[in-house]
Amino acid sequence: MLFRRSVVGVLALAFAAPASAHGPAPSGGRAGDPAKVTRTIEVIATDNAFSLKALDVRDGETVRFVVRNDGADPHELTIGTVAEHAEHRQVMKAMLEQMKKGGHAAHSMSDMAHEGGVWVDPGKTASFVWTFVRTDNLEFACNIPGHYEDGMKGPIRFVK
Ligand SMILES: [Cu+2]
Repeated sequence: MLFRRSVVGVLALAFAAPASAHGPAPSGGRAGDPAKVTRTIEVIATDNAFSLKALDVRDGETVRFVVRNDGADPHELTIGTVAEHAEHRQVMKAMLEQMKKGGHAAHSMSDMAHEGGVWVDPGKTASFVWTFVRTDNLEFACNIPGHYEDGMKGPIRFVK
């Protein structure tokens, strides 16, 4: 149990890392104004799948994602390009390996604030507001090791 909690903590830190200190802001848009939300997209996460398989959006559209985790494992839903997700998975994997070697302690789950997504603990629901900006190769994904490979991803397509 302790081990499991630590894993979650480290993964949570990996989740928080890209948006905070380093690298450019996530592509595909920006944190949106809740007053401008025109659509709510409800997503259920299980181990390991999203109820949402693909998403069509308009350039400039502001949506609220509400993500409920019905699984036993934590999940995330983040927005990024295919390449950004690949990079994010590397970060998560590296941190997990470091932790397994006796590395760093857990990080508070409440410290997470990735603007382009949410981390959702089992049994919880989390939401975020996002304004889309037309971007090629955009997708939503969970980058916890193994989850993306299991199919926790889907394309975000820009319709006219
Ligand atoms: Cu997941």
